[in-house]
Amino acid sequence: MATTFGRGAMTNGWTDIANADVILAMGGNPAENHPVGFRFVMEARRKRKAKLVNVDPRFNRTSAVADYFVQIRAGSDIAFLGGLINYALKNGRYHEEYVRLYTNAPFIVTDAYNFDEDQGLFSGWDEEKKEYAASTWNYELDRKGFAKVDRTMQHPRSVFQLMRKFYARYTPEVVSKICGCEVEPFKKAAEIITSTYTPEKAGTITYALGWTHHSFSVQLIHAAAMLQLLLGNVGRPGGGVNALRGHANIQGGTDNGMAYHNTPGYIPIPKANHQSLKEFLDAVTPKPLRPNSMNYWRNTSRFFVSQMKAFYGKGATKGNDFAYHYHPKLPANEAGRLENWSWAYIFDHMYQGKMDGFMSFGMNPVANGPHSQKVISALSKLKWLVVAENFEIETASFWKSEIVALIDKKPQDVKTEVFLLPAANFAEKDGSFTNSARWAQWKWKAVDPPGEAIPDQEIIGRLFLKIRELYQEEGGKFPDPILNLNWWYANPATPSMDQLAREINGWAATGVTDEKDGRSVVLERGQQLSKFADLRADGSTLCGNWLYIGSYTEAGNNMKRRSTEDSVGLGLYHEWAFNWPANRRILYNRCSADAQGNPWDRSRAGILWNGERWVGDVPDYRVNSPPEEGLGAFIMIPEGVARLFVPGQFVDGPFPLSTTNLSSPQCPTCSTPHTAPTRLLNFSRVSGTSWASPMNSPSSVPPTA
Ligand SMILES: Nc1nc2c(c(=O)[nH]1)N[C@H]1C(S)=C(S)[C@@H](COP(=O)(O)OP(=O)(O)OC[C@H]3O[C@@H](n4cnc5c(=O)[nH]c(N)nc54)[C@H](O)[C@@H]3O)O[C@H]1N2
Ligand SMILES: Nc1nc2c(c(=O)[nH]1)N[C@H]1C(S)=C(S)[C@@H](COP(=O)(O)OP(=O)(O)OC[C@H]3O[C@@H](n4cnc5c(=O)[nH]c(N)nc54)[C@H](O)[C@@H]3O)O[C@H]1N2
Ligand SMILES: [Mo]
Repeated sequence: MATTFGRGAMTNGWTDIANADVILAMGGNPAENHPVGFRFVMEARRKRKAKLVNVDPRFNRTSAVADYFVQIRAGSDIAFLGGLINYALKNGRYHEEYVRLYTNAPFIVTDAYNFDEDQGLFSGWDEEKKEYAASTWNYELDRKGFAKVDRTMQHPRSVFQLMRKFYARYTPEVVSKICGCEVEPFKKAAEIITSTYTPEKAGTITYALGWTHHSFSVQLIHAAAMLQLLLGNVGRPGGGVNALRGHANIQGGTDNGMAYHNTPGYIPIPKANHQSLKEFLDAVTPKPLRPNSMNYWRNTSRFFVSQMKAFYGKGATKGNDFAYHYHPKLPANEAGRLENWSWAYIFDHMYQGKMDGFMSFGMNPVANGPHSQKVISALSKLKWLVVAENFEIETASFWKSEIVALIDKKPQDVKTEVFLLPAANFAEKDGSFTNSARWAQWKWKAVDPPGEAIPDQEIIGRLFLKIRELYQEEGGKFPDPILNLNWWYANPATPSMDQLAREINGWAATGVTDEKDGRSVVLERGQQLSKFADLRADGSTLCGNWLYIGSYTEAGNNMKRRSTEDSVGLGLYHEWAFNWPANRRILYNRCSADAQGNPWDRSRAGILWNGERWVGDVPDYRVNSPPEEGLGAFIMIPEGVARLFVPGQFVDGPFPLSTTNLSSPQCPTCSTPHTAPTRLLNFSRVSGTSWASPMNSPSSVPPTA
């Protein structure tokens, strides 16, 4: 799906929820868990008479204030959303012109693609490996490699027709069977939710853990995005698909390489088989699928080379592939498959004795994992463990008798050497938080840390200097990446957050020349970057995270801005903090206007074409590119439009399908325990890849479990 839907962030933002006509809160309980953001829901209800619909297995505090509440079985959401998609299509409650312009509904799918109604399988299923080969999930291409389209959307293999047929299975009766809600409540919810299909209405969906903590959450959120696209709600004020992130800076962490599979700015991590920079870039840089698509990821080389300059500074040169060989690569296992190092797998690797040491900063895996005993067993197999924390949490004291007893061991059985380092907390240091709305906001130290506590950056800085010293003295297996790391900070033992913020935004490493004439200097050496177009792939720019360009420019640290100036009148507050990307408040906002650039709804214009340029929010489009040119509105997607059908990328199929075997301890409607029966309509899970969790695989059963 479109970039942000998959990344987990808000396409819109907290303050924009006040512009919605309908709010669907599903898979989250924002009244309780996001109470400050929830005020914008209440504002929409007060000012716009917006309707709040809540769909949840429990009657929670959001349900208590909702206009309409539907109770469903946990894990049955894809069927519910599929039912809404079907309801919209069957009853003509979708925004046809929007769908034609801004989605891949008109695209023609190759005839090798197929969905077997009896088996519940997409084409490409390998029964032995229990996984799909996704090569048939693709468009029919012309000789230039562009996808063929049928603007009438009547072609039987157009995405629109395939989707219509696919979702016809989720009738209200089937939804009722799978989800355990009655037919009428479903229909009533569907009527409210799909009421936003008209151009003058907009609705939003908010979700959190009730969706993201499922193994099939990608499919689930894809289904939500499909629904919003059909209703014409993406890119519009009051619309979008909005992930409510958890802790204060979870968004900032994700943006900056917290997950194992990408580097900062969502650049895919180099893999073991990418031997050279060229091989890597060729593998990860997408080719445009329509003549008019901007395909912005074509700039991956600029993002990545500038990042390598940030990591390795003078050690990254044109002559050495910008130090590509220093960069860690995701390893492949014996079977040649890429290893999974996501959270649960880290502890599985540790449990299997594949790790010597572990550093845990601001996290308590013994208490937060799905399987505490396994985590305790895993930690007991380490040689050393470093915990940097405000308190002596369970992870730091896992070896103590009352905790290690959970795996039938005694403290003397544990050989792991544990170092508990006292860390300052968020209020005891400067820095930034990026919220769910992608707003990077600076915050200031309020009090000094107590006792011996020091900020995390000092813990890391001091550790790094010591490790580098050891490499200098003793050599080692591969000292170069450590010795050449760009540790340029004025105070190397405690890098300042201000300098780190400058580096994340990036600057000109040498004079940057104009790309057209190849000579005139557009940026002097040392000048902060201010826009994406400043980036180069020749080593003349340095940038820690391309998405944050604009956060710290020559004008200063824009994350410190606190003006409540609201030039657009929609509560977008462009002068408040910095909103990645490019200070744009609403992503995909080109979709807020029709083909000619006239807003669908004048009272809620995201952007509009004034004859010379796009005005309103920062356009998600070239600012002076006239609408007639028809540049795809989804600039990050090779197709230039949003994907209802996702070509060969997901493990579970190009359309989301309800596949879990559902059983609920107590049926919400008839109060008896039973299992959802219909195999045909609610296929038993077929794809192993995203389902198998190392926490429940046989190899991972702890000694006492
Ligand atoms: N006071 C306070 N606030 C917090 C936090 C905190 O520790 N304290 N933690 C923060 C963090 S890190 C996070 S991630 C957020 C979490 O915020 P939420 O995601 O809102 O948290 P949960 O309470 O897990 O709510 C999830 C809701 O999803 C429902 N649910 C469960 N399974 C399903 C399902 O299959 N389908 C549907 N539709 N619903 C389902 C549950 O019944 C529940 O009502 O809270 C943040 N806010
Ligand atoms: N049973 C159960 N398990 C869960 C969840 C649940 O609802 N129930 N929720 C899941 C979710 S959504 C999440 S996000 C995780 C949360 O899992 P964790 O992130 O492990 O949870 P917290 O308890 O918030 O731990 C954060 C730790 O950071 C420390 N800390 C605070 N500020 C700083 C700092 O500046 N520096 C350092 N070094 N430490 C600091 C705090 O003292 C605290 O111990 O748990 C997951 N696991
Ligand atoms: Mo969370």
